[in-house]
Amino acid sequence: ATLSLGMAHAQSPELSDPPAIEGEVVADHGSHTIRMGIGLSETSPQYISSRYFGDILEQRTDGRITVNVFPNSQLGDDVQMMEMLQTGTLDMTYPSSSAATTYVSELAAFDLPFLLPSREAAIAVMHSEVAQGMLDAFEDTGIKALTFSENGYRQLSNSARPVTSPQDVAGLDVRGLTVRTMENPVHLAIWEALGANPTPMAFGELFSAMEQGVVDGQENPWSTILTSNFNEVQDYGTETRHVYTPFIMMMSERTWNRLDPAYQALVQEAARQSAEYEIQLSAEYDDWSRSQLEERGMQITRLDDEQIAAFQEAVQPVYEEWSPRIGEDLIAEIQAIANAVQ
Ligand code: TF8
Repeated sequence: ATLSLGMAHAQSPELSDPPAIEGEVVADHGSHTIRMGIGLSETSPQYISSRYFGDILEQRTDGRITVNVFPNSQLGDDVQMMEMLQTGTLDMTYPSSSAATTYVSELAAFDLPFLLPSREAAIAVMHSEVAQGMLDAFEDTGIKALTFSENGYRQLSNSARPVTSPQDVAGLDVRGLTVRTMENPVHLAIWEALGANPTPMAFGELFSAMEQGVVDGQENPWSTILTSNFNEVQDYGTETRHVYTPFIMMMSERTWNRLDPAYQALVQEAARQSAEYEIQLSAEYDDWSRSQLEERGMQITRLDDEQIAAFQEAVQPVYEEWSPRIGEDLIAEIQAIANAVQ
């Protein structure tokens, strides 16, 4: 239900209630407190579904497993928190797949621009054997990857000017936009191809970087732009949908190995259930967030097919450079899964 906290704007759209928690209580295999750090805020689908994950574990162990979720990058950014998982100083985190390509290079397939034409296609890919293979490939990294879920279609925002074309990004008689990207080489290549000055930076530093004018813009799903209040420092948005990025829910292998197999199975099941819920919340948030941003004064440009085609054409060099490195076969497999959906 919509929360009214006495603010000028609704905190969230009409959100589905979490699915009822079903299943037997798992036999007593000891008590565990799990600390989970995430990048996004308490209003995000990522946070809400992580709390649901905790609720499932708590209920199905009679309170023997509890999960404490720390939002807003307060324990570190995606890269740092994955390193903390490796050393065992943090139990769980929930980064963008783009931040994890240093562990599993195949994940970079998701970073290719305009690869996944629809959410349905993206979901089919995330549920596929190919995607499971990517999660399995974390073996030996010190990280147990549990499930994919949705970060979503990324959209451009900036504080300088309305953007309807790659030329607007590059600037003709003005300088190109300085756009913060995730710490990922494919994203760097995308924004270079579009004529921007890409600046990789941790998400937690982004708001103040935009506020201080260190960068002009950034790109993230509408829900993230809204739940991170980026509209306070960004006047313009463009519905580019240039990349669909997933999240990956993951656990320190050290923590995983301390859990009884019955608890491990439960953690895996709860991760999948919470991911389904996250994907649903994310969809409910997406359109709503765009209209909320408009209501809060952001000028949002929707692009027609021809305008999108101009962006697609401009980023072709990214495919030429990266397809061979990511793997032509892998990309073809993903495209086949996506095409089968329509
Ligand atoms: C980014 C990602 C992030 C997430 C989260 C903050 O732009 O899209 O929103 O990975 O950890 O860095």
